Parts: sequence; structure tokens; C-alpha cells
Amino acid sequence: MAKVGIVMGSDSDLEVMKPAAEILDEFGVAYEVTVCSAHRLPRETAKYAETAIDRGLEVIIAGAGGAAHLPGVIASFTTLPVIGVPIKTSTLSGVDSLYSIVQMPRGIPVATVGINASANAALLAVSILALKDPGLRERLEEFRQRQAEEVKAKDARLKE
Ligand code: RP5
Repeated sequence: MAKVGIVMGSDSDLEVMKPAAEILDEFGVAYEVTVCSAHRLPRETAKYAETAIDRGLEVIIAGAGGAAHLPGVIASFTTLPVIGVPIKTSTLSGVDSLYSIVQMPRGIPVATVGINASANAALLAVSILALKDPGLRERLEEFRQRQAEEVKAKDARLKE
């Protein structure tokens, strides 16, 4: 059963959201992928969020671009943690998306990552799930360790 819902406003967001799926694959976390626009499919978006807990989801990663209200709307219909991914736009470089997602008014938070940073959204989702999954926590610690070793190896090569 999927634990993470990856949702995006358009199939044009798919390329940017793919790294989130890859990270979850790497950690062996089951996920579902959905395209659901807050303005083009408002009722379906509400249903997606309202039924998320019953479907077994524990975290939602929502990516959108422009006037990116999808993560906020989803957060308003569920108490699950929602991680927002601002998608880079051609007109305002994604600053529009970032501001739209990060500046949620008090009461309905969205945990916002950087522009196009869907991999970080997935890592944050893994951290949340690891709170009650020791095996996942161990894999996350190993991931961090490998990352640290890669940086050290690069530093060592520079000094050769
Ligand atoms: C947003 O509008 C989507 O999240 C996407 O980033 C942007 C453009 O969507 P399309 O016009 O490519 O469908 O809703």
C-alpha cells in the first residue's frame, strides 16, 4: 500500500517530480503518482486529499508551478503532512511558485522545499516515515554516511 502520495498540477511537472520517485524507490518506500490540478480539477483535488488517510497515505508531496495553490489546497483538506515542491516556471523562474507555496497563512502549513527540489521532498518524507520505522531510519543513516564519504573522497582527490 502506498505510503507517500506524489501529486502534481500537470503532466508537464513530471520530469521535475521524477527524482522524488527515484529516491522513494531507493529507500523501498511505496508511493502513488497522481496528476491533479487545483484549479482545473478542484473537486477531484479535494477528493484526493480527503481520501488520502483512508487510502493509507502518511505523507503527501505536492508539486506545482505558477500560482501554485495545489499543496495548500491539499493541506486544507487533510491533516497529513504536505511537502510542497515549487516548480520552475519560464516567466518568473519559479519564484512565483516558491512564494505561492511557502507563504501559507497561519493555520494550514506546507513544508516547502527549494525550487524543483523534489529529491529533498522525498528525503523529508523518508525522515517523517522513519520516525516509526527503524529499518527506514537505518537506511537513511546509511544514505547520509555514503553522501559524507563521497564528499570526503572528492576532497581527497583535490588534494592529490
Ligand atoms: C500548474 O501550471 C502546473 O503545476 C504546472 O507547473 C503549470 C503549467 O501547467 P501546464 O499548462 O503545463 O499544464 O498548474
